[in-house]
Amino acid sequence: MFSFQSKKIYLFMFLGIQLVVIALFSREAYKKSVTYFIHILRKDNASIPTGRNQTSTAVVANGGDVYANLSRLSKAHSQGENLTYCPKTSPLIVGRINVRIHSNFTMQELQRKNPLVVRGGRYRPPDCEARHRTAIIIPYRDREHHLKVLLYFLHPFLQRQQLNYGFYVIHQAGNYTYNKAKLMNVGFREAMKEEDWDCLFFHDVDLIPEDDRNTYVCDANPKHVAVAIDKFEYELPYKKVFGGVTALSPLHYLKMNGFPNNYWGWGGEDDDIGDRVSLAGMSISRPSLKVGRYKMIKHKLDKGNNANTKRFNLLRKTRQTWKQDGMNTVESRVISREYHPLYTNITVDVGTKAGLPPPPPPPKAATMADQIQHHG
Ligand code: NGS
Repeated sequence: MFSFQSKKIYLFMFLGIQLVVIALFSREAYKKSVTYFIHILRKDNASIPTGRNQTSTAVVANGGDVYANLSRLSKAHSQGENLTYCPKTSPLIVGRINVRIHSNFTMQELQRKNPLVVRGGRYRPPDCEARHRTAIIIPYRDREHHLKVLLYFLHPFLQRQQLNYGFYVIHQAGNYTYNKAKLMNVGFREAMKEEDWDCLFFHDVDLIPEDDRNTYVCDANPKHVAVAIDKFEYELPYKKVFGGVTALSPLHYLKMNGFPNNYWGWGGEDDDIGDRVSLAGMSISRPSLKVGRYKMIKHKLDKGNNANTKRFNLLRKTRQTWKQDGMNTVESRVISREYHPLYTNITVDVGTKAGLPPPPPPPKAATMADQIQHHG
């Protein structure tokens, strides 16, 4: 048979081949081509199994359709109060999602795809008690197409995470210069009036998450969530960045006196918010670049949202101003609150740089003469 010497040679060869294989597999490009190869072999447009969280009914894996796993949910809520808590890690989470941006569906179709979402865009898991209550706050004006796409992806994404959640679209009324941070202050106030949310996600309408391991729950510190956006080659654009998607608990939010109200137009408000986090003695937490991935829906700069030329001056003063301007001074007037099937829309007058206009006169009571005329 083999001598001891030749056995040693075979053993070395075997280990050598293993090392080469490991080295090849650890290279990203090589991984992609192997994935592609498996894909072709399967001749199947569905996704590629990861082996993660698979159960007999879990059909979706990496790169899958965001809706595919939800058929596992029971169609109705369990009766009775005695639901047990959902598991710490949801069994519906699968990882990477295939985000192909399209909007060739109607809102009615979207409703049918999300049968357990109720009035105002609220949801809770049907078969267990959610561990977290998360409000999604979306500052908004004239971005109907983006909102539709975001709702398409975010509803099933959050259902996979077994959250109790609600969607709030905070719509700035009128054509005056946009003020995103002020809208988010209003969103915080209005959402907290409705429910004891334990986490608020401030969410740009054009950012679509690409990995459901990016859980929409709060951390011990304010969390900057959209860390890896395709527009920035999936890298953090600069160290202090705190925009796009952020998550704060009510306590974090109040500790930093909310957000500034005086940034009119594009830019700077998110950097101010980032500064407030450290000025209030907290630090920024972040998910990994692998998980905090987003696709940005491409668009031009919006009307009424030109770059704010004052932003650099304002940013220099945050240290002096953050306690005087923020949640404690937000002035706005809610014009309407509509409960749509997939979201709550709050239209708000945030005023102008000069402040809030005087309230409109109350509708005058009909006089006897009016009534006679009306019935006459
Ligand atoms: C910074 C802006 C931020 C903005 C970020 C990314 O320069 O408000 O770029 O913008 N800060 C200032 O202008 C002071 S983005 O390319 O995503 O539109 O969020």
